Amino acid sequence: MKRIQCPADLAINGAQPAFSEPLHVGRPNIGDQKRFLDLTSQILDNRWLTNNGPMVRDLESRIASLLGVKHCIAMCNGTVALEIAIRALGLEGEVIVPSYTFIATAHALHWQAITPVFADIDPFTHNLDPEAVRRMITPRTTGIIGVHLWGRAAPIDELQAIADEHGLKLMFDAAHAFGSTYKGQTIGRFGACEVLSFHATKAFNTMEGGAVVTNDDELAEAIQLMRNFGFKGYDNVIHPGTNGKMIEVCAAMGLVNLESFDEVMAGNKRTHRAYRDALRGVNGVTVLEYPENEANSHHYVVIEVDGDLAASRDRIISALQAENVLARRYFWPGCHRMKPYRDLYPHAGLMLSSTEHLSDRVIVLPAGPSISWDEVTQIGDIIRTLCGPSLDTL
Ligand code: T4K
Repeated sequence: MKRIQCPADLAINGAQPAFSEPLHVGRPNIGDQKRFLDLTSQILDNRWLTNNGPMVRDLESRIASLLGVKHCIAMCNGTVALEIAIRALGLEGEVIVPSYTFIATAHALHWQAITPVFADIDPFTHNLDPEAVRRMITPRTTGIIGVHLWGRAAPIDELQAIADEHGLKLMFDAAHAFGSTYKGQTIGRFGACEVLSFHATKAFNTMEGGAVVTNDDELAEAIQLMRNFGFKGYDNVIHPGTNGKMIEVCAAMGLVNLESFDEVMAGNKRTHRAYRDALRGVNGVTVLEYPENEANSHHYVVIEVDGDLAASRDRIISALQAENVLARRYFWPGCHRMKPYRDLYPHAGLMLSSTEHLSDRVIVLPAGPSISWDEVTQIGDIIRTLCGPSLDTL
């Protein structure tokens, strides 16, 4: 392969990197710090730190009304929220999920002795391909978990139709989709329930945190019980349960960050556009676009790198990292190739050609509050130097 001379090579060879401080993917958005500290002192003054405190209840009701759902049950993180939702829905046997997702989607099933069955994705949207889901249904299938990857809604209507046809439960991992819409309606109301993550690296964060949102009263009640060991009042356990509670400090962070979420979304959209401009006409590089007619936090700037390029995906990542641009290979190599699942299903890849193709080509670039327009332009220049201009721009 031809060696490419570019600023990245200089850095690899020991020169100063282009950026003196690392530029991260997933830098937390932090709203009004003073207001957060005020709320934190209120928490300390109240001496009510956890167990369904007033800040958690306030956050839940604000999120429910923002998303237009009846119930929001806040949790300590998105993974536990997934586990509890899966259990409350009574899923068992096999559940169909994408392999092209963060490992927590699969683990939340496996952890509960349920078999995650990986279905392939649509290479254009990166979301579950409904036809691939149909192919994976067996007599043991009890449910489907769609993931709204990168905040773009999964094919909700098609998945619901399949679930109805086969008597399966449908829920969504909406970890990336806070603030997104599907056909103009806010994500949160679809399937039996949807699960949000409010991890520090998400567009909206509570440091650690998550929630199950649903319009189903009975399901909400079961989830509320399960989140708190199954307690109904003092001394009375009426349900199996665990500890999934969100603490007050996390809820305070959420209340503060909700206030600036619109600004975060607008800033992210500008950054996404800046990347699109900076990478226009770069050979073999495509920026993943989000539908213009739907809301999306634009939190993830995802590029796909053509497999035939001299500068392979991994070489571009190494070159960027040498310049202090800490780009990531989300979600490589796909859950089915991670050890716990590779050992269980060594041949899963045969059914996952789009997942394998895509997970070898994606790079997620630093975005969010840490990135300026100039930095985006410089990152674009590094990638352009590595990959060259596309033929149609010459
Ligand atoms: N479903 C899906 C589809 C998900 O993507 C996730 C989580 C879940 C379910 C589970 O939800 P949670 O249980 O996490 O609520 C990160 C996050 O930890 C994880 O929440 C997220 N998805 C996943 C996509 O990304 P890692 O292993 O990549 O994290 P790490 O430590 O490498 O950090 C990522 C970047 O963020 C780094 O560049 C550093 C930066 N960072 C991170 C933290 C925590 C900061 O700048 N400040 C920080 O405080 O998983």
